[in-house]
Amino acid sequence: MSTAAAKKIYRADSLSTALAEVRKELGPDAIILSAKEVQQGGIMGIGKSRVEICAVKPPRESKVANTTKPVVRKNNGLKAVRSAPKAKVPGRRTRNDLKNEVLRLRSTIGQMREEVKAARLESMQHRDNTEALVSRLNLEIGSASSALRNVLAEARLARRTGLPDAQVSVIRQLVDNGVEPGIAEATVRGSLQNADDVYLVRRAVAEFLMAQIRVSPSIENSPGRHVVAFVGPTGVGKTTTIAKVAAACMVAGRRVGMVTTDTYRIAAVDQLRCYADLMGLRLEVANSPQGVRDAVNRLNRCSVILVDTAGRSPRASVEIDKLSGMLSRAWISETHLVLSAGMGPMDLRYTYNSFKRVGIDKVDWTKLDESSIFGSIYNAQFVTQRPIGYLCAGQRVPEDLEAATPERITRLLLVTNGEGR
Ligand SMILES: Nc1nc2c(ncn2[C@@H]2O[C@H](COP(=O)(O)OP(=O)(O)OP(=O)(O)O)[C@@H](O)[C@H]2O)c(=O)[nH]1
Ligand SMILES: [Mg+2]
Repeated sequence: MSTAAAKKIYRADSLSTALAEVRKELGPDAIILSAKEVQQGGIMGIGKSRVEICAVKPPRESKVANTTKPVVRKNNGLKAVRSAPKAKVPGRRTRNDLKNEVLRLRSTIGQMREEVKAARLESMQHRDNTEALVSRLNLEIGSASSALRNVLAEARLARRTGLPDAQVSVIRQLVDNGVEPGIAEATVRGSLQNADDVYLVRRAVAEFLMAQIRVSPSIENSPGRHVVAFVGPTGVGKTTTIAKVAAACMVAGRRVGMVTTDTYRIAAVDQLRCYADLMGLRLEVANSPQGVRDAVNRLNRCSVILVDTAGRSPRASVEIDKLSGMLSRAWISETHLVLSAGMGPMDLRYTYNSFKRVGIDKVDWTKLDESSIFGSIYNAQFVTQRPIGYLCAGQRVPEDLEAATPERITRLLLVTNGEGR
């Protein structure tokens, strides 16, 4: 049987549409020679994917023999091939003829499968190459436009401030590190170094920062009795910080007790109890001003008492009022606001304004290890007018705790890409 004469190509958006066209033109017994996905039209080869079927009209004798030929299922349009119900085989077709026919059909099907596989592979490779090219181009465009943005921003800054390039460059560095632009400019101007040498300006700014940054002595190194409450938004690391501070105080030879007022969150008491048990400390649970006072009384032999509180959203003003009411009547000697280092300037202002009614004395910073910019630590000094207490750069208790120093914070601000961490 020669198929070359009647071979026709059909293209359509879907296999079922293409098959319908084949059947319409070549009849229901049309022989499908191949079916593959092809790209058509589009820009830069990113074309629309279509289905291409190569089919031939069955030769006349197949009218009789078509009952043993493969036919495409009519009901679902899939390429499934099946044998049609047996019809009477004319006497001249021998068993051998049939065997040969079956072998031929098997080989045709095998060939079709290979073609579909190859077509799929080709289209996948084509797509992969295009995607890789597009994403590389996107990256290049991204870094070129960010470089351009930086140059333009520095040029604008230089024009607006009239400062030499070296100072403008250090302002940009502080801003890139999350310092608010006004604060960054005031800091660089305050450093009184007009030299047009970035190294000299940076050194002058570093000295200025070290003189500016206010830190408070750590609890473990402060003599006297301390009842310290830790407050702040949810999940910033208050309880973990308390466990770290408790360990630091014990190492410093202080007698430590803990109180938790977080009876709100499930398992919050157990979380602190676990640390207390590990360190052999007493833990009291209280959830009223009188309860906290009683708990502090019961811990009267401790020189450091750390009070944990439930995390509150800065928007939950009713809860923050309740917290404020409880702590103001509970003989607390100092209150630390715990914040996460990745916080932006808007959130910082909003959060401090919400919590300041609790009476904040110091600000502790957690999750330095998760952040690549640290300007918020410096911004907070202007927003809160409060000294910095502890810095935490990890989840490990007690290792990931340090008392803030001006040198450390200066390094965080002047070393880029989070390397100061
Ligand atoms: N990466 C990192 N994770 C921290 C740090 N401090 C605390 N965490 C993790 O932050 C998660 C929350 O810590 P908690 O101490 O339970 O936070 P919290 O503020 O007490 O939470 P609430 O009581 O629910 O408001 C835990 O998985 C801690 O291990 C830190 O400095 N760095
Ligand atoms: Mg907690």
